[in-house]
Amino acid sequence: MSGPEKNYDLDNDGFCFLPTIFSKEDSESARSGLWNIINGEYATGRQPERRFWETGDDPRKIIKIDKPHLCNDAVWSLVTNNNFGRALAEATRAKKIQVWHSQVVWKPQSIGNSGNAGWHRDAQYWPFWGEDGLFTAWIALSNVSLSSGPVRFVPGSNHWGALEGLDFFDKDLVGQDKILEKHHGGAEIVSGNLKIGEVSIHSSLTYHSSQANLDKKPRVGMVVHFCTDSAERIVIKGDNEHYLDQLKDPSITPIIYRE
Ligand SMILES: O=C(O)CCC(=O)C(=O)O
Repeated sequence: MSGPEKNYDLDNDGFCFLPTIFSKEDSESARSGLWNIINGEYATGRQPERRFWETGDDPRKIIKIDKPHLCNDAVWSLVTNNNFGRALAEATRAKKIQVWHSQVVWKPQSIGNSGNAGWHRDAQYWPFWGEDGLFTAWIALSNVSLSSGPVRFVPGSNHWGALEGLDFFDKDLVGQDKILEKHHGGAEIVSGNLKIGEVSIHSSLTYHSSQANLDKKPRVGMVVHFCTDSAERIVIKGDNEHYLDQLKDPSITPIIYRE
């Protein structure tokens, strides 16, 4: 398994690593804002979109909260940073970058498989988007090494067809590895070992997962889902029919770069 000593090609491999963008101060300030959000303090007075962890829940579970950038100014500043927007535009060769969703994935020291995030590709959760121009930036808000459960990518899996039976919320990575092995035996796995403030980008079609955090300190990732000018909204019916209407509201889905 290799790490980001080597860089990868976003088009061919489905992910890449960016040079450091955020200072330690900005990263730490966003991390402390996220900790307040986790504890139910929303300094801006705005609620996150959804919480998958409530105060009082098991503190060793993965803490995932959707759209924390609404709740705290330091987190908002992180995801709307101009240099960040420019770097994402350069990497994706886009004329426009819009943040349309975000999540904190805070992974405390794991017990057993508590820290596992199953293999998935982000597109499987987004029926309202086409395949082009959709990416995720993963900002490390702690130093992330092999022992802290980094995000792991399968190079080239952005060119695969969809695989059944894989899911972020399924902690049985052993079972899921068998599915990968069956369809794409011997596939390489690359670990996104990042220093605080560093960023990886992956396509919405790239398979990725993460394993246990064996370190005492939490592994903290700010996950920024963004679309470019190539992204196409798909009309769907049902629960998420109007989900992307929020693209019209820059106070929820800020445009962070425009050519
Ligand atoms: O932070 C993790 O371990 C998983 C993150 C993830 O699934 C993503 O960035 O799309």
